[in-house]
Amino acid sequence: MSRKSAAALALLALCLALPAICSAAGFNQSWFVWQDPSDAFVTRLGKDKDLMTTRRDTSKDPKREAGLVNPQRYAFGLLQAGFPTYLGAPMAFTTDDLKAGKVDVALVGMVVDDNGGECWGSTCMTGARFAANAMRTLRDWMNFPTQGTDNYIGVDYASQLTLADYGNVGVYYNAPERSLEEIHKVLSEVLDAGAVPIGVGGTHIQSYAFITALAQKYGPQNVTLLHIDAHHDAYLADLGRLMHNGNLLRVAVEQGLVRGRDLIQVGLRSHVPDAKTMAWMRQNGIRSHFMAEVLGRILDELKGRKVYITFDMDGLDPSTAPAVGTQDPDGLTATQALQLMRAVGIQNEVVAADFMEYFPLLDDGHQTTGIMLDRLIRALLAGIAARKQGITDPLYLNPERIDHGTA
Ligand SMILES: [Mn+2]
Repeated sequence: MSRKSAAALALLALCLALPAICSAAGFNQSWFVWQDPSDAFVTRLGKDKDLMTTRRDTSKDPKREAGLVNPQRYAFGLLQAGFPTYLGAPMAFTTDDLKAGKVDVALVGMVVDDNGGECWGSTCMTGARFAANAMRTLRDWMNFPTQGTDNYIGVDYASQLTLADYGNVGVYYNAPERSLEEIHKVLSEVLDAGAVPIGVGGTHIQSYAFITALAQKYGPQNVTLLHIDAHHDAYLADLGRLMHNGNLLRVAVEQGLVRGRDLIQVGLRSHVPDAKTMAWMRQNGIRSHFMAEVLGRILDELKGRKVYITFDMDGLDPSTAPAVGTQDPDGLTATQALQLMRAVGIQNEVVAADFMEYFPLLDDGHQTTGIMLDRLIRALLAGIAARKQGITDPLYLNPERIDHGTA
């Protein structure tokens, strides 16, 4: 064990014994590895370092009661007819709005991106920052804010769940590590309101902030990660940065935030991991499912767990989701992935989810990948709504959808 991870574990033990000490600090500084001042890789920041994430002064805003604000003009409108929000959901601006609105699921736009020159993720390609806004203006004529029926389980998630669009999270220019702290704060606002955050867009590194926010809410090592990806994201190499798209899960395990055996990976393929990384993954008990394995096995392993789903869009086959930074053939089909989302939503308490690495600038005119991302979220919402309704069989099919509705 390295000196750094020994220190992190010592602090973790202290936090578990005396939680007040750590919660008083807002979040546990030791989880944010780049804040070690003795480390050469600490980002140096200018005097206006907080400019991009300082909250706006709202004291002169007209007074209003906390709650959801619906910006839609029409009762049965196409999304583009009002102000664009994801799924046409009403907007929430603060944790009080989420609480007053009794929100079940809050959608959060994630905009941390590679900027091309400064390689932050592994793709060195810019554009994932546009994904969240692209999802709000998806050219999808099947998108009606008032409709959301899942035709496997016959559940209308739009009426069963209270959704909110919680807007995008601010970023620091050229100090991407610090953006994770802001994501952590915004996610904590959602979690404090008792809502499930679903993050959309940006690069996969942001999932580290999901992990820290969940660790703060539920305690470290109390949430199981369902990680869908072509790649293991547990690289042993740091590639000159303390953290990047490819090593965030190894860092999370080393920091004591997630146990290896609570990390369930699905869809692994490509030309990684190498033998050394595979050995590290095995030693840490990581449950890596290569494409060779079936979904039933994964559902069994997830049984009874609190689950955070982190979905790298390249986990899908490129024929299903071409607009990703790192294409790898032989991925999950649309049917497999949608079934997995629905089933996990029914079987498990899903406490957070994110859908990362969608590059709308690379998408075709039909926004094939964007529509796939939308359907993954809808399938998950349907599963969550079905669970709320009392459906327990993860592979449940609605009888009205079988045998011409005569079953
Ligand atoms: Mn990934």
